[in-house]
Amino acid sequence: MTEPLPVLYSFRRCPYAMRARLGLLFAGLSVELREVVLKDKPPQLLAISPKATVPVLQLLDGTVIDESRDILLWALRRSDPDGLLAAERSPQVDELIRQNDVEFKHWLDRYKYFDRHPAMTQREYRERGEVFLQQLEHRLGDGRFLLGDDISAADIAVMPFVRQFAHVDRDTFYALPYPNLQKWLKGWLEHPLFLLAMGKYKPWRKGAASVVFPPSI
Ligand SMILES: N[C@@H](CCC(=O)N[C@@H](CS)C(=O)NCC(=O)O)C(=O)O
Repeated sequence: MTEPLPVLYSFRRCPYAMRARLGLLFAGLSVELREVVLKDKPPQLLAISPKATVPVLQLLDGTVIDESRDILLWALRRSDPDGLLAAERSPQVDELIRQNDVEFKHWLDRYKYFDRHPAMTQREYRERGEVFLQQLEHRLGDGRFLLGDDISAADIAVMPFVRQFAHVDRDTFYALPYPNLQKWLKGWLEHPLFLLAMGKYKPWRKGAASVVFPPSI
């Protein structure tokens, strides 16, 4: 690596980190990627973000951005060739991310880890989560993406969580009456930038060679 780059602490399977990586990819920005093991977080990460979640982006001036939504918006505000923020002024983007992060994620965690939450059955948790999915299905009846026929920041922000929900039990998900949502998700799973976002990296340790994300192809 010749020039210093912002550093992204990331975890491949984390949906919040996927959101951040997708934002960087759509923005066409490069970072130094440091893959984190959640059970053994590097002290360098804890030093800059004591709340100790990923993703965390540290800019060259030392600024730390430690919320995935903020990393996504930071990246797209710097460079947005596909116009993902065209609809950002619309409160709909913020509201979709809020519903995803606050409400849907709550039911998604319980649906996925129902054995740790015996208050309700797995099916009941799934049905609670489906309330959000039904809204997405309805939106996708009006256009190819969540806010119309063009990709918006809302698609990138929400997609990794819908993916996680679907992958709890793929057969059940694809048997649900949400054809628009299933098509939208399949499109994302095959999207070249999503495939790039899901590249595998060895856990980072101080002194390891820098890994540039995205890799040059
Ligand atoms: N609000 C944060 C949430 C990030 C988050 O919770 N990430 C999880 C991984 S998916 C995490 O780092 N959890 C801490 C841990 O498991 O130790 C964001 O949007 O970036």
